[in-house]
Amino acid sequence: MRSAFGCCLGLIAWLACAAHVGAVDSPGSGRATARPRPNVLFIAIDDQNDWIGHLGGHPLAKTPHLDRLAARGTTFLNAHCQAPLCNPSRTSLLVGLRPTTTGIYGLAPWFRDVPAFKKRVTLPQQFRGEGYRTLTAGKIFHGGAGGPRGRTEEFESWGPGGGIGAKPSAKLIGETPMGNHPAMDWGLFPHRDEDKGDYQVASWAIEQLRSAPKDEPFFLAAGFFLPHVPCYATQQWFDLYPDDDRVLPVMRDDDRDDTPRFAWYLHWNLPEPRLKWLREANQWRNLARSYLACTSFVDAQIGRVLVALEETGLAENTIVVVWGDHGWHIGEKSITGKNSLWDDGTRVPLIFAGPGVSKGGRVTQPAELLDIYPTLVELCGLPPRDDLEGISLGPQLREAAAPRARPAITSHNQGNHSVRSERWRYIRYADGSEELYDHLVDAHEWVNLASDPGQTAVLEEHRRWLPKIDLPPAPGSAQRVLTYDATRDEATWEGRVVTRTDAIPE
Ligand SMILES: [Ca+2]
Ligand SMILES: [Ca+2]
Repeated sequence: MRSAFGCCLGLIAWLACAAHVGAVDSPGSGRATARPRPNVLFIAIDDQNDWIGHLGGHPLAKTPHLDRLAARGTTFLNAHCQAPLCNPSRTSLLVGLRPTTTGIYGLAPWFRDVPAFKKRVTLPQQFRGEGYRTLTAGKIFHGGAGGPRGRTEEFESWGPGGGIGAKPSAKLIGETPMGNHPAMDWGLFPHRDEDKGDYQVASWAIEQLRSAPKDEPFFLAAGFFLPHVPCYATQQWFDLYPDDDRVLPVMRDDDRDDTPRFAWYLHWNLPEPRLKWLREANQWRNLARSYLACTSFVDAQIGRVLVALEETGLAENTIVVVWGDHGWHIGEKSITGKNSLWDDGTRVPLIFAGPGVSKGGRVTQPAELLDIYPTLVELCGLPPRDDLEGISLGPQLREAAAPRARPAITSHNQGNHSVRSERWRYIRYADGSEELYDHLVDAHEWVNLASDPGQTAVLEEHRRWLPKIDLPPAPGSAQRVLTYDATRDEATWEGRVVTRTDAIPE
């Protein structure tokens, strides 16, 4: 599918980059060791929060392979999604623009259906245009990526779709509130790991690494489904975790008391069960343990791919990046799932390793998934673009303590934004209500300081980072879309008006 013109450009870029990389590799030696442009192994994990060993989000989380990757590269301890939901988060990362710039906030639309983005060059297309082979399996884009024909415009080569794979004949946890959604399920279920979508995605990625042509760089994308619900795992993964309350997250029952009512509007009526139901149905521990078990299972699949990368000798010249698309609550602030602007909803794993990346770097400054695009462009020596809203993490990948000029911004529908600096989280909702948390003393964001007169300067400093562009939902927006009419003080959630006196759905 690649044009001769694209290959030609790729060759020119290769020559330019090889000379550049060689110069970096041997400073002052006077002898450039030309090395082909690095490959990219681009790994996504769906709904993976910070319950990753080295991120410290859960003291029992076992992710030895991701921890080893972090040790051989650089990990971002304060990385955040741009939207706490699959489609807007992934669209933002792949097109290089904030959700507030695209207006894509819901599970629909597919961004190619929005006229402004029909021809937008995505991250994989940028690599393809520079002579890379682009391959993908599992979930990278949300949805069908334009169907069997349209999707080859996004990636040249498509492997297995991944997803749930083997599943029980009926839900394991019984009926769940707010619609009994089939995905709201989890637990121990006897099956073969080989029959899981994620196992097949990893096997396909391994095969691509083993058969990769030596003379052409690749951009290989593997998107893992778990620990997205339904979180089913086999016994060996459950055995990694105790069947007692140590698997539960640290939380406070009164945590929501000092948060604005508008915070509920962001996840007003959803199939994800709330803490009240989890407790009543005796499912909280089972959910936490299932999520942990699935996290370890996915870690093992990524480990299989990383071992193949070593065995094929490709690790030396391959940039690996692992990212999660947004966080996931497991009872914290009384909810499960995504769609929040707190750390549980926005914090994600983000790890880089490979040529040009320092070993053992641990970055505490904020980072955005939006930064992945310009970072990979820089690391691979592609021509820089001036129409990306992220900034390259190159400085932090070379030196973890390198300064960064701005915080991480997360938006969930128009007017609702979080600003995460190295120390603080500031949130502003569409009705003007606010939250402020001091991570120096309050890692769980329990104490809202927004009304503290002593924090005026901190509030001012963070308010100035609120997005200047803040578009209403793009045409075709649907599913988890929230709008707000300030003159009537009315929110509209998925087409239904919510007023100040409506009871919070449980
Ligand atoms: Ca997701
Ligand atoms: Ca609180």
